[in-house]
Amino acid sequence: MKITAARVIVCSPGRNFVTLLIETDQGVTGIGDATLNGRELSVASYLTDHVIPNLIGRDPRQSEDIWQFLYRGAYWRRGPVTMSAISAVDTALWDIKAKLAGMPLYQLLGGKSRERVLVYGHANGNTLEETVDAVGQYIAMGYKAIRAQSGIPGIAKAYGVARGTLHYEPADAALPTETVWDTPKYLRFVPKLFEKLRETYGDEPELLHDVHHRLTPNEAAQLGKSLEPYRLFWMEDATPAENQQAFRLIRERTTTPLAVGEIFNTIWDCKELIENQLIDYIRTTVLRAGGITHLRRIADFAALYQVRTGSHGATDLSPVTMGAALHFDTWVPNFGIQEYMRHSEETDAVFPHDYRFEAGHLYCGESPGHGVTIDEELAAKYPYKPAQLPIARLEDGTMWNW
Ligand code: GCO
Ligand code: MG
Repeated sequence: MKITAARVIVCSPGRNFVTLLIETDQGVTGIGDATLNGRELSVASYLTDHVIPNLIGRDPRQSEDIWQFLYRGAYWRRGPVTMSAISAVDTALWDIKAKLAGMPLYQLLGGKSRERVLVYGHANGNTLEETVDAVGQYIAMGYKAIRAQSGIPGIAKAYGVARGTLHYEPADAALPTETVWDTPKYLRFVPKLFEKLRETYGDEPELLHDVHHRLTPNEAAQLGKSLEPYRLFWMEDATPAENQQAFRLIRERTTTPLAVGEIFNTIWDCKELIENQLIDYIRTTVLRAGGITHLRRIADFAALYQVRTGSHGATDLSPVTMGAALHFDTWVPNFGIQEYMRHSEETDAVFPHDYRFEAGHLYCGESPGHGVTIDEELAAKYPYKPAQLPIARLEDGTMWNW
């Protein structure tokens, strides 16, 4: 069996997506997501100019060898562009493999470990009151777990606040929108929000919060401590994680569970975090960390230390990633939770899929493969539009982490 052709489809049905489609001599095709928010065309070029010529003629069933070839063979290792491209190839190959077997992808991984996948939604508002209402709307939609992000008094354009409740999309302009950051204001405000949320909705809903890399380790420890009474499911990306040991300081000072990893692209980014038990949830995804093949290694390693998965699932990860992630989540023994930000109707129409939401959970489909396809004709109606993520500066102009 041989790969006969592969192509990259760049489209923008509401936001930009990069999709890899692989064709074989047996008529079976597979697709993978290669979207890197704000830097999409770099991965498209990496695939078209450097990866696809190497795929033609190879046996698509040898996904492990192709993974090793792309990882070791480039000489230059790791990084978001390389690893998103490898992810797309790997996801498409697992899609093909499962279609050949006539099975849903989770069966090839080891079958079902659970019937359904717990997801969390993204509730946000401009004020504390609006955010409390938005969390209520998610509870009314059946969500059991909700992450709450709010505008902060005195901070213009805080992280995580969108125009609508359901669809959050930060990459909003061709050149980055400038936002302002003020840590003391944030640290004073957030505990009040979660106090109000517990007061309003009681103990049951799982509540999450994303710090989005904004704090120093000591500030993160302070926040974690002040949130302990409200029993968060997790506090995410509390501090930048290039220095994995930085999490030790946070870990030693708070029992609020810690999650990190949406920007990680290999096991090496989280090795120390996991083996030193500095985190509770690892958030790397199929898309960012080398596809099913590498994510499985990360999850198995994490299981040794009782670290559970919590895959990134924002709107910049296409339905292809969501489909593949749900098969992974259905199998992975140490599953924690799956993020689920809803895509727009335009996006859903371009990527027909068989997963469905019910009562706070997602269910992967039963069709062979990962269950997501692309309508290329429809995709062609939505050409690429340059869009970058915002940046953040302190009030005095200092560049900060967005
Ligand atoms: C999340 C993330 C996203 C990112 C986005 C960047 O937890 O969902 O932090 O909202 O900001 O994926 O492209
Ligand atoms: Mg995040």
